[in-house]
Amino acid sequence: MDIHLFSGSGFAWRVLLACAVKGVDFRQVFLQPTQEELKSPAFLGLNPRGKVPVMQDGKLVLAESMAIIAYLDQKIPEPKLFGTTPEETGLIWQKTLDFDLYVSAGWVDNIIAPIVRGMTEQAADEIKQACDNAHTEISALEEDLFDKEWFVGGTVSAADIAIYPMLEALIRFTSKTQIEQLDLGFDLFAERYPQLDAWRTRVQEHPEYQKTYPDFWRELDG
Ligand SMILES: N[C@@H](CCC(=O)N[C@@H](CS)C(=O)NCC(=O)O)C(=O)O
Repeated sequence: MDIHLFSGSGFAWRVLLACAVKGVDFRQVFLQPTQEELKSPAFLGLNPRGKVPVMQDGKLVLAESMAIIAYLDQKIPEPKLFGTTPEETGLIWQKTLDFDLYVSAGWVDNIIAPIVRGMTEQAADEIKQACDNAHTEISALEEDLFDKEWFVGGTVSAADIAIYPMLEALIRFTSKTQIEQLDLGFDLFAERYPQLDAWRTRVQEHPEYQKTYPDFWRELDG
């Protein structure tokens, strides 16, 4: 199974995590995160939207991270990523869609992209506002985890896999020392969000987790 991605893509990381939990072997086909590569005729032939991840399994080509995870869940039935009861399935989809549509929707455009582009001075107010909104949403996630280990059901599910990479990216980019003067409030994540921090550790303890960690980040981490 080939996963087309660029290293550090949160949506692609979801798919790698799902493969890890399912015990599926995957080959990463790396693109550069540039418009030349993502919008090249060859890549647009796989995904007309020119976005990663794209999965190729035999003749099947699939885009959209959650569609790929749903495919994997049907193909390799255990462990189940979309719950074991109708209630769990509904709740997992609700959590995932809510997260994509309402919780994390502006994180890349309004927070991560300006930081990556070195626009923190010009965009300081927008970044701070978006981070305030993010804290409100993340506080709700923290409360949700108050009495449980995973977002839905007794084990890791597609909901956890959907949320985890996006949260990691947000923490990583907002905690850079170059922007500490903005005081975005993510550097002391563990103290502020202990339940979520314990949940992050649970995800990281999966034996295959390291295989999914973005190489590009690892290089920068040193
Ligand atoms: N809804 C899509 C989102 C995919 C997406 O936005 N991918 C980003 C990388 S994290 C991308 O390829 N961006 C490049 C672009 O839009 O040009 C999914 O879940 O897979």
